[in-house]
Amino acid sequence: MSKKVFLSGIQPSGKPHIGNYFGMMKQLLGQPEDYEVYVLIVDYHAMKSVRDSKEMKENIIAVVLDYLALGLDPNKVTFFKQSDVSEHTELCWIFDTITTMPYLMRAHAFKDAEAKNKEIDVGTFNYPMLMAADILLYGPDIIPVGADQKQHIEIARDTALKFNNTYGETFKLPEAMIMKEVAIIPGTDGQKMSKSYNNTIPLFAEYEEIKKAVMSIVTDSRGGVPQNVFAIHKLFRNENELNKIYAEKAGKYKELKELLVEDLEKFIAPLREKRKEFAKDIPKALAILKAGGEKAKKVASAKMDEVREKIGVSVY
Ligand code: AQP
Repeated sequence: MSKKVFLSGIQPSGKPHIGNYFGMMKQLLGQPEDYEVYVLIVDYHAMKSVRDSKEMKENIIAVVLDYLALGLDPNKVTFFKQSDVSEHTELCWIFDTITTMPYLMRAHAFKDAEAKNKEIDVGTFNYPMLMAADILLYGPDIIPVGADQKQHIEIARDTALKFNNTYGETFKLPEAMIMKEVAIIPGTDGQKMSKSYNNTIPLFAEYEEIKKAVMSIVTDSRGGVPQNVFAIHKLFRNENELNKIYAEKAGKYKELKELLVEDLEKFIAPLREKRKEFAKDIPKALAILKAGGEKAKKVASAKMDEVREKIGVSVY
C-alpha cells in the first residue's frame, strides 16, 4: 500500500504564532513515521505582504529555524521553499486557464479585501490557484490547516476535478484536516490570531514579549471568566483543571493572566533554546532547505511532464 502523504505550507510573512502552531504545524509534524510529509515555505505567496528583500530573506531564515526547533527531521520530511520549484508557478498558469473569474471572486480573501475597499493586486486574486498548484503537484491525501484555509482546499479540489474532467485523470483530490478544537485560535484582541492583525503571541517569544502580549489580551468577561484568556489558556492546560482555577480566581484577571504567562513560558522556553542552537549555524540550516528543494523538484517535475503530456504541449 502506498504511504499516506501530508502537506502544508506557511508564509514567511512574519513571526509564526501559536495559532500557526496549534492550527497546522503541530498536526503536520506529529504524523507517524511511515507517512510522507511535505512542509512548504510559501515565499511567493508572502510577496502579497512582504515587499522588502531583506525582510523576505530574514523571514525565510526565521521559518527554517522555527521548524528545525520544532523537531522537523529533514530525513523524514521534504522541507523546501516554493520559489525553489518553478513548477508551482507554471502549474498555476495552467490552472488559471481553466478557472473562471466569477469562481475566484467567491473566495473569502478576495471578498474581504473588496469589502475593505482595498486595492486588490492580481496575486491576491489569484492566490488560490497558486495554492492549488502547491498542493496538487505532490498528490497529498491530507492537508492539515486552520479553519481559515478550508475554502482554499476546496478550491484546490475543484481545480483538480476540473483539470481531470478536461484532460483525463491526473490529480488526486486532497482532504483538509481541520481539528475542531484548534480550528481558529483567537488572538489577543479576540479575533483570529493573525500576523497581519498584530494580535499574536509569537511561538518563540522571549519572556517579556509573552508577558506584554498576554497583558494586552482584551478581557471580555462573562461570569468573571475572561473568555479570551481562557481560550488561549486551554491550549496549555487540561480544561477541567482550568475550569476549577478560573472559578476559584473569578474576576482576578491579572492573576489569571500571570498564570497564562507562566504556562506559556513553560511551553515556549525549551523551544526558544533549541532555536538559538540552530541559529548558530544558519548555512547548515539553509543547506537542509536547499536539499529539500532538490528533492521536491524531482517530484514536481515528473508531475509537470505528465501535465504537459495531457494538455498536448509535449511534441518532442
Ligand atoms: N488563528 C489561527 N488558528 C488556527 N490556525 C491558524 N493558522 C493561521 N492562523 C491560525 C494556520 O496556520 C497555517 C499557516 O498560515 P499562513 O502563515 O500561511 O497564513 P495565514 O493563515 O494567513 O496566517 P496568518 O497568521 O493569518 O498570516 P497573515 O496575517 O500573513 O495572512 C495555515 O494552515 C493556517 O490555517
